[in-house]
Parts: sequence; structure tokens; C-alpha cells
Amino acid sequence: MSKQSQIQLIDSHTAGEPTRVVVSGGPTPPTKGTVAARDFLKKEADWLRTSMLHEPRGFEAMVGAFLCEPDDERCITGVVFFNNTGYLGMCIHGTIGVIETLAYQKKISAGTHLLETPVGTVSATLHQNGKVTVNNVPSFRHQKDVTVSVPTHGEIKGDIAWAGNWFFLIQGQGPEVCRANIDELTDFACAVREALDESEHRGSDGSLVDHIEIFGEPEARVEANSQNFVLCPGKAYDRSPCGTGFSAKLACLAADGKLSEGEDWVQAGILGASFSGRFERNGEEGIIPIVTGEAFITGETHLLCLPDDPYRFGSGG
Ligand code: PYC
Repeated sequence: MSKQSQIQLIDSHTAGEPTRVVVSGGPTPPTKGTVAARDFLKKEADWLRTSMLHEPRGFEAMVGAFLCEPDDERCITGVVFFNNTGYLGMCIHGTIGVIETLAYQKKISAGTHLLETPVGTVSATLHQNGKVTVNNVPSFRHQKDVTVSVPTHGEIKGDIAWAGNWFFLIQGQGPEVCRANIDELTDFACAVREALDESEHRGSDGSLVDHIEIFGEPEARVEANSQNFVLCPGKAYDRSPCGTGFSAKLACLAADGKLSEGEDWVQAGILGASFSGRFERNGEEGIIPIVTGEAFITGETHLLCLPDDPYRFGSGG
């Protein structure tokens, strides 16, 4: 048996979007801190990500969470999130999944807990009713009304915002936002991201804007202020409303004066499940998004990477 066979994972979903947490046995980063852990995983132990998330064990929508020793001593843990294509800055559905996982393991109880991520410390409050409220990293709109020329759809206008990941937010353009249109929405969002990249529209730190969000009126079956479709890095769409994407939406609503500090907003995702949220102001331009959702444990896995299995580290998909 190889060393990797000792790795234990716990699976959950948050509003339909899966999170797979390494709860014991993973590789050990050389130093503490989430930036160091992310860089270590990227360079020296990316097999963990591909083993956990790629087929045949995982699938494209899965997000992984690696727990590590934080730099910030106030935090109960550090956490590095990743998906099928690489490493994420922050992930709210994943944070809710991590909190539910730690509660399931009886490592935490109701109350407020701090977690360190590579893009900053966030707080997560586990409520008595099982819901979790996450206070995200400071978020802001970087650019309003950016127009890109998308070969298949013409001129598309949107806002670029930071909320732990970079987002391009489109309102009321492209295919109608409804579950039946997931394939069309995916093609449209991929074409928009390519056009953004080719026209060199970037985040304020020069990063690729790798999450694309399309907003529309909720479908008749869905009760919310808005419904979204979120394309994550790669070709997977977020099954949940995407907590960081919702945070980016809150930053734009705040910047446009369309939502007041403390006022509630219900954001549904493409499956119809929702997160609720509000914001606190943070300086002149920014906000602290506050997002509430709920996760459910779906399984426990003992990861086996047998030496004669050609796909022990994933099949690349
Ligand atoms: O909930 O923030 C989120 C998220 C990011 C990527 C997938 N989900």
C-alpha cells in the first residue's frame, strides 16, 4: 500500500455544489500558512488535487479543500481550495462545507470560527439550525460597463469585481438564465471569458477574470431576488449560487446604490437553491459580503492509490 492510501476524505454539498475535504493523511507542507500550502500543493503535490477531483473518483464540479496550519493564530484552520483545473482564492460554498464537515467530526460546535485562506481570513458562524454564515474577504467592483466583443453574441457588457476570486458579471444578456439552458449558458460564458482574455481585460492585480456570471429574473419555480449561472475556471458550472460570485454581485449592487448596507438579498443558483446575503461597508469603495447557506454531508471516502492502477492520480479529465 502506498502512503496515499491513508488519506481520508469527507464529502458534502452546499446548495447542490460538492466539497471534498481532506480530513487526515494528506501531504505536509514544509511551513505553516495557506499561501505556502497552496504553493507547495501546486508545485510538489498536485497529485492530491487530481486524485481527489478528476475522474474516475471525482467529476468536474467538485471542489477540494486541504486543511493546514494557519499563519493567523486566531484561526481554527487554514484552508486551500481547488477545483478540477487549479487553485481557487476563496470559496464560500466550500467554506460552508468545511464547517459542516468539522461539525460532523465534532471538532467544532455552534459559534463563530475564523479560517485562513490564501486571499485572507474569513469568519464562519455555525448556527444552531445548521446554517452557516460566512463573512467574506473585502470585496469591490473594479470596473463597470466593460464591453467585450464576443464572436458568437456580439457586444456584451458587464462589470469586473473581486470577491476572493475575479468575476465578470453580466445582467440580462445571452441565453435566458434557466436550468434548461445550462449547455447554452456554458458555451456563452466560455466565449465571453475567451473574449475577455483576448482583449486583455484583467483584475486589478493583473489576474485572469476566470469566473463568468450571468444574472436573470428567477424562473417561476424559484423564489429569489435574482437567479444566476456561474462558470468556474475550466468548463464546470457552479451548481450553487456561488458564494464568492454572490459576494461580487453584492459589491456591484452596493456600488450602484441598488442595495443598502444590511438589506437582505436572496440569490438563487441555476438549480434553484439559494443563498441569502447582505453586506457591511468597508472603506470608500468596498464591502464585506455576508453570505448564509447550508451544507449536507454525503459520504466518507478512504482514498486508495494502488501502484498498478494507471488512473490512481486521476485520468486527466
Ligand atoms: O461558492 O464561492 C463559491 C465557489 C467558488 C467556486 C465554486 N464555488
